[in-house]
Amino acid sequence: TSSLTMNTTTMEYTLETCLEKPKHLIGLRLGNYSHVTKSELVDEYIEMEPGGHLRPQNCKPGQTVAIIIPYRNRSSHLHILLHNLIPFLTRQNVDVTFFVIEQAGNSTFNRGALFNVGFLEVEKFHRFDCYILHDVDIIPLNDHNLYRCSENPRHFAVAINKHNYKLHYESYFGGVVGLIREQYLQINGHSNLYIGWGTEDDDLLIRVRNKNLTMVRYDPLTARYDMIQHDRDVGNAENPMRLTLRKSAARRQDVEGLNTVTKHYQVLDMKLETLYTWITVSLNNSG
Ligand code: UD2
Ligand code: MN
Repeated sequence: TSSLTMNTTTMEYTLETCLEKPKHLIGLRLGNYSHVTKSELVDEYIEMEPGGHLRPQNCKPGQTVAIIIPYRNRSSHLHILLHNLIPFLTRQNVDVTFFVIEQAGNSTFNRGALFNVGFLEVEKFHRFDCYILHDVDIIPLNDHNLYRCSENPRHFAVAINKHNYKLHYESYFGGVVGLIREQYLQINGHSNLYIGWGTEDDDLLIRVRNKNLTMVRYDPLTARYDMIQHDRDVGNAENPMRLTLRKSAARRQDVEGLNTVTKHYQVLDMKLETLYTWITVSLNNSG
C-alpha cells in the first residue's frame, strides 16, 4: 500500500513520510541459512541500486542509513547476511547502503580500525544520518528490531544464540551497534590499537559513556540474533594486550581513534557493485 497525497494547488502527488513502525512487520522468525551465491542475490534483489543502495518505493524515508561491515575472507557469511538483511530492511522501510570494508593481505585483523576507515570513506559518498556497524555473521531475527538511529547510541545485538539469547554481560556492546554521525565523531570512533580479537567493543562503550552518552537497547525478544557458527579466523588471534588497553580507554579517547586512523591505512580498491560498495584497504597496525 503506497501513501500518495495530492497537492491540490500543483496537482502533483507527493509521497508520505514512512511510518516509524511499518504495518507489515512480521515479528520473530527463523533466519535463512541456506547457501546462496552472489549472482543469485543479484538476480533476486533487482531493487538494489548501484553501490548497494536499497530504499523504500512507497514512502519517503526519515533517515539515510549506512551499514558498515568489517570483512576478510567470509564470503559465505556475507551472502547469508545480505539474504536476510535485504528483505528485513525492506519491511522496515529503511533507506540503506551497504559498505563492505575489506582488510587486504594477511596483517592481523583490526575490526575497530576498519570501522573508522569505513566511516571516513563512506563520508566521501554521503553524510549518512545513521551508521550501523555490523559483524558479517550475525542475523537479526525479529523485524521489530528497527535499523534506525535515535538520539542515543544503540546496542542492537542484545540476545544472541551463542549466549542462549541472553545479554552476555551488562556492558556488552558487540555484534551490531548504531550511532548518528555526530555521535561517532564526538566519541572519536573506535580505538585503532586493538590488533586481533577482543575488547575493542568494550573500549567503544567506554568511549560512549565517557562522553556522557547513554547506550540504549531493545528488549531481548526484539533484539534477537543468530551468529552463524564459526571458528576463530586465521589472522585474528586473541589480542594479548586487550585487557591492558582497556584500562587506558578513557585516557586515549581524544588522542587516538577516528582522528588518527588516516596514518594507518591506504585504500587499494573501491567498487560500486549491485549489492554493496566494496572498499579494500591495507592497514598498517604500527603506532
Ligand atoms: C565477537 C563480537 C564482535 C567483536 C569480536 C571481538 C559478537 C556477536 N561479536 O565476535 O563484535 O567484538 O568478538 O573482536 O559477540 N572478521 C572477518 N574476517 C576475519 C576476522 C573477523 O570478516 O578474518 C569480521 C567479521 O565481520 C566478524 C567480525 O570481524 O563477524 C568479528 O570477528 P569474529 O566473528 O571472528 O569474532 P566473534 O564471533 O568472537
Ligand atoms: Mn562472529
